[in-house]
Amino acid sequence: MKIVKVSGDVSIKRSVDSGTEEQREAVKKIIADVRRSGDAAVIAYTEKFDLVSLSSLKVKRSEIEDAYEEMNDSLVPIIQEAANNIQSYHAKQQKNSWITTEENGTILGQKVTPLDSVGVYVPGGTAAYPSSVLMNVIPAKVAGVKRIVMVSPPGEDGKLPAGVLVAADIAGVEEIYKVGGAQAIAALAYGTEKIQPVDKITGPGNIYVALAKREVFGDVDIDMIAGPSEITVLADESANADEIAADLLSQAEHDMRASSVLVTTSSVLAEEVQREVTAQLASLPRKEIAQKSIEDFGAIYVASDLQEAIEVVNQLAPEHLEIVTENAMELLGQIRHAGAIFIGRYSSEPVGDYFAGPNHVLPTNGTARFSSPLNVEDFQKKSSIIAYSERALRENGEKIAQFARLEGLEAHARAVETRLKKFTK
Ligand code: HSO
Ligand code: ZN
Repeated sequence: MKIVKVSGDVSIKRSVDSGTEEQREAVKKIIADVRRSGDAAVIAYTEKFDLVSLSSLKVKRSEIEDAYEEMNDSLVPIIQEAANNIQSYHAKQQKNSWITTEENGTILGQKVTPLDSVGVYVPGGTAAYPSSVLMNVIPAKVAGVKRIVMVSPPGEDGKLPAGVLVAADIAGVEEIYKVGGAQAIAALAYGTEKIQPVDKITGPGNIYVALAKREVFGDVDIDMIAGPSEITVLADESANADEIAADLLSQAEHDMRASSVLVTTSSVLAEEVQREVTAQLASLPRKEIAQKSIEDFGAIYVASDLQEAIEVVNQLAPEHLEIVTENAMELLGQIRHAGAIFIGRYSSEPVGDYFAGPNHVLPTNGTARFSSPLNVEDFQKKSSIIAYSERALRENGEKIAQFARLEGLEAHARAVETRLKKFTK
């Protein structure tokens, strides 16, 4: 892991995969095929890409029961407890509809309505994270979404991972389909004979899924297109190098394109962490992934003082920020851009990835400058409410008509004046 002295603006290397022309064309063809041939196309693509031929895509209750059987008993209550924490955290985000009244009889308001239906994509392989099932489904539940559909590519045995099924069941998903890739996104967006379409699609996926989400956006809503995981640790000489190194590796193991960065005021800590990362890497099962990520996207920045270090953090706008300094809490006010802020040495990032309650779907790639963690409002929409009384229209009608004529919109002006004329003086 290279050590760099901060001088001037700092930018880190991040990986943005916008796909090749070939990939984009392939995705367009899959979407067109699913729109034309529905389930037949979905089943054919599942055979082609997931190497399994399925007669029914829908997960049966018995498969969920098998998943509970298969899973270590002690894990179920842990997933349940994490789900409870996520539920109570998100419940605090709930926005209510509101109404205001004015003396002249004007009533204005905002009505909050949950989306009717949401589709949650869960990637296949080793990225099929039960924690991400909870993080996507629970805010939608809290928002009041009635129909939540989950899709995920089946393994060659035609099954979904037990952990994913149990998490979905605990989170309250009632409709699960064994379909992945662009074909899953197309089915969710446009519907097939067996899969009713949804209004919004969330959840991470590979490049084909990301491109398909871009493609269907507008016909349905989508969440952000997440990039690889990122962690930035802001630490001073009071931090323990072994803990910092472990946290950096915890995100490096996600993806060869993940980025793990330490920003520190201590060159002693910088060197210790550098040594620790190498030492700890040796025994990691996902060593190859983590090592490549650290080599290509990892960095240790040494700043001359805390002020400069904070400036670097704000420039990076990381997905996850850990503050491990003597006065960590006091620095919070100066952090302007970060998806999630973990304060103090006991708030290691996995605490938030799995359990504490806040969402782990966070803005990557510097987008924390302008966007927020996945939250309850992402699953709701608002309608404005306007109720004018006779008195309110009497008081304001002429101003409205004048404004309309400023825009050359005579019919607008007359719509208001038709009423004004009827008022007896
Ligand atoms: N750190 C990942 C989330 C995750 N970690 C899932 C473990 N499982 C992106 O925020
Ligand atoms: Zn993680």
